[in-house]
Amino acid sequence: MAGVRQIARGVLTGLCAVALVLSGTALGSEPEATPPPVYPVKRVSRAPLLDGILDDPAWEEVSFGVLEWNVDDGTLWTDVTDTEVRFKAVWREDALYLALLIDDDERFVDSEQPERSDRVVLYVTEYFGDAVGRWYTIPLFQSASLEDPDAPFVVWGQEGRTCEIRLDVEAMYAEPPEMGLNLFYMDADTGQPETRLGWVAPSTPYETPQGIFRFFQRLDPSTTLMTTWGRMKSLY
Ligand SMILES: [Ca+2]
Ligand SMILES: [Ca+2]
Repeated sequence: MAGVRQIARGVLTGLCAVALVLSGTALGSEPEATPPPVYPVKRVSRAPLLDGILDDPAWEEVSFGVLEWNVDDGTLWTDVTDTEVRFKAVWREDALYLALLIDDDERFVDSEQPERSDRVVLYVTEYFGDAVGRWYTIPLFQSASLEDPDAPFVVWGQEGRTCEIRLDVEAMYAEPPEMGLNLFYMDADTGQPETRLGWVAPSTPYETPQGIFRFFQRLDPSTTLMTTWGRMKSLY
């Protein structure tokens, strides 16, 4: 046992040394910067069926990211009894698929002014040097963004507790295969000021912070046998 412990300690020491070298490199360039979060986007052999239900095999392959920041004051969001929002992402061919799981204690829809409803907001910069990203504002229960109401790409399920989104992107073929993205949830409740949750912490008031979606090319072998999922599911 002692031998094993010693080996483990040796490995740990080695890892610490590597970490120090890496952090030293980062510190040398930008001491204050917090590295943006990275979400690994797996490639799946069968795209999720966009029906608002997150029971597709593709979603079982990946972990949740969390919209953990209050973007208005830059603090960690802790009031999960009010709202808790998580997401998953996978890719297939030329599309990014997103699943959101939204626990909101009050689902608020303003049919006159949908921009005031509870809503999901995406901010995407797909290409290097693409300083001005694309915004997608998706009010609860709507299938398209306010920016382009004629192009539906969202399906809600479970009374607004879930949604599935398909975004056509080419970033998975870029070098490196990455894109910048932030996900927000604007929580509107009756008689309350809006609260805004984000995946990535705010940086400066003038900049929309982004994390990195990193696309992995290898096809996940555990999803290759699920190619009939959509067809089978339609029989239920
Ligand atoms: Ca689905
Ligand atoms: Ca709400």
